[in-house]
Amino acid sequence: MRVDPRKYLFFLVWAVSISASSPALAQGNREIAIVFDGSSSMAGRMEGKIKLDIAKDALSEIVKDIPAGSRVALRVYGQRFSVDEKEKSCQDSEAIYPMGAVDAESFARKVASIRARGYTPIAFSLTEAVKDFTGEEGWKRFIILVSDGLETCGGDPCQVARDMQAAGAPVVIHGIGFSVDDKAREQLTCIAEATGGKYFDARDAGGLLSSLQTIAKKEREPAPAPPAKPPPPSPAPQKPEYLPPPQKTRFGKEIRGGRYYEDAVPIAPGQYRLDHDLRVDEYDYFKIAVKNGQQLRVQYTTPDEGRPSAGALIHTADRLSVTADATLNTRSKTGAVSMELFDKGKDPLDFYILIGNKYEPQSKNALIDVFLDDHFDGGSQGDAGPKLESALEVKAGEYESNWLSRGDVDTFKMGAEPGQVVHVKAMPAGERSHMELIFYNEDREKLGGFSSKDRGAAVKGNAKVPEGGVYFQIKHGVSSDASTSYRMKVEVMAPK
Ligand SMILES: [Ca+2]
Repeated sequence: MRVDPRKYLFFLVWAVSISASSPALAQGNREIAIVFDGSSSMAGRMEGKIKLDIAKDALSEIVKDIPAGSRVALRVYGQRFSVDEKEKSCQDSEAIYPMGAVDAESFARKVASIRARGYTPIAFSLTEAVKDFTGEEGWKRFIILVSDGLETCGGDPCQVARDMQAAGAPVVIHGIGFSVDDKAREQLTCIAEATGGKYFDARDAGGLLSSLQTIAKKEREPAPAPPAKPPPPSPAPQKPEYLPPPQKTRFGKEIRGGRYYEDAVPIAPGQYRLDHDLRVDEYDYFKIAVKNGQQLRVQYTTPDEGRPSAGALIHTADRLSVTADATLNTRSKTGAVSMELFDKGKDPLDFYILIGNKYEPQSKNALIDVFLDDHFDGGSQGDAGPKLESALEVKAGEYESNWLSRGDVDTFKMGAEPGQVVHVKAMPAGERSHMELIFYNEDREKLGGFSSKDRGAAVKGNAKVPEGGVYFQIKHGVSSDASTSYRMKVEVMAPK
């Protein structure tokens, strides 16, 4: 039976035109990266013909139907190395026709040169295909992935597709399965759906053709004119404009900070937005009092449309930066700056929160969340601190929530009679944490030291209470300094 290459052509073209039907795509030109299967199985047969030949015919034909003004790239994976060279074949993804206007003759020559030889590195190829786009503003980006089977190089192409969306530079991927099995169909569908694209099955050619004809006919009808929109307020030329995700409800109380430290506006934990846009390197100043043993965290989320930048900084009352410069430049992403206050006495200290970033103008629609979390020790309202003189007094009992911040040392004094034995057990929440427990007398002489046997394990130990009472410290072990909460149990026993 002769296979009509145009039926494959048909859904390749339709894959593009259905996207064009979306109102978001009604305007603007398209960059289409075709990712094409040159793996060994394409040498197999389908409907009496070599699959590669069928696909080649379709590819050569479609260029005639590519909408005017579009750019096309052709990338082939798996064709350069045989299945005997897995490592090389799994890194084999080559743009044989770079992104640009299509010259039918030279495109056809490239298509004719494709061979079917190696593995199927789909994940790798998708990652590479993103580089085929010019990144020019106003161009919509599509990948048409043609495969006759599953990824065979161990990659996770569906995850790659999801990551591409999460990275804020969306590409719509349409997957085409050539005579694929259920697993490959599932994978290609997952890739397509993760990006808002469609999957096309080329096995049931007859049924597919008729339904595609119906849809394609509809797609060719002129779309109703969209309602006139006022032009957007003078967008500065910067990153390419991609498909806007659906609009979300706006949260956050509108606030305005001071222009500098002197007129910083007091702020409480909560969710906010600024009531105005910011220029590059312009900041709104706020201030907040942080107690010893609290963590201040400022989270910033870039808006889902408009300028994608947001940033925040925490400064001390001395105007020193506590946090590294932190900004985002991707839509609908969240970042945070935070600091934990410990070993700093009983009075709260003032900190400044600066909203803004030094790289890009920042939209007022960036969302700002301010959190003040209690990282207290031993049931107190503060941090136990590093000094014996100011140790936190505890009694026998269980203390559910204690914190070892980064660089923190917690010192406790135990109320017990000389001669009694004090048992302490501390269990970190952090699975990578390694903790130490050290007992002292009032002269800071070490009575005994213990460390957790494994990372994430409890540290436990005991000491006989000397005259003047017993102190103990809990601190991070060697090469373990991540902030963690821990449970602590303290027991007093009579000497044996
Ligand atoms: Ca602490």
